[in-house]
Amino acid sequence: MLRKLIFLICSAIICLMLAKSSWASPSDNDDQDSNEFYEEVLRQVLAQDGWFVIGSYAYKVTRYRRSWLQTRESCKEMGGYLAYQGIRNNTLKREVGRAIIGSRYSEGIWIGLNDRLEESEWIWLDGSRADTIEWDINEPNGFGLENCGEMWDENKKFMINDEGCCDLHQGLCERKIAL
Ligand SMILES: [Ca+2]
Ligand SMILES: [Ca+2]
Repeated sequence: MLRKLIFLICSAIICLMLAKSSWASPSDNDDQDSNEFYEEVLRQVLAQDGWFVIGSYAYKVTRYRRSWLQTRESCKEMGGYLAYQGIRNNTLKREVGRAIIGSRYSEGIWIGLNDRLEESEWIWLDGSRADTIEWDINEPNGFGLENCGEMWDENKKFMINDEGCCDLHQGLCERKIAL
C-alpha cells in the first residue's frame, strides 16, 4: 500500500512538473508558487487514496480495531502518524470530527495522546506536553488503568476520553501536507 502511494505521488509530481514547465514563464518560478503547487499535487494524490484533506493536514481512519500501540504502527504503515499535530488545535479537531468521524463510528477513535510514562502527564505523540485537551465531562477518569487518548462523538462535540491502551479501537491517522 505504501509503495503504491509513493509511486502514485512520484508519478503525479513528475507528470505535473513536466506539464508545468511547459506553462510557466520564468517569473513564476519563486519558492512560494512552487510549494503551493506541490502541496496541491499532494492533496490530490492523497484524496485519491482515501485521505480526507482539511487545511494543511490529511486524515484517514484505520480499518481494523487494534490496541493503541498497534494502531500507532498501522498509521505509520499507511504513510502517516497517529493524529496529534493538527488536532491539537481544538477548532480543527472538531472540524475533523464532524467531517470524518461523525456518526460513522459508534465508539472512540485512537489519537496520538497518552500518559503512559507518568500518570496524568498527558503528552502528544512527539513527547510534547498536552495542555489544551478538551476532555469530555467526567474525563479523564481511568487514572492508571486508562493511559491512551481517544476522540469520540458523544454529543457531537468530539471530546477526548482516556481509555485502556490495550482496548481495541480504530484510529485517526494524520499527514501534514504543507511543506
Ligand atoms: Ca492515565
Ligand atoms: Ca475514560
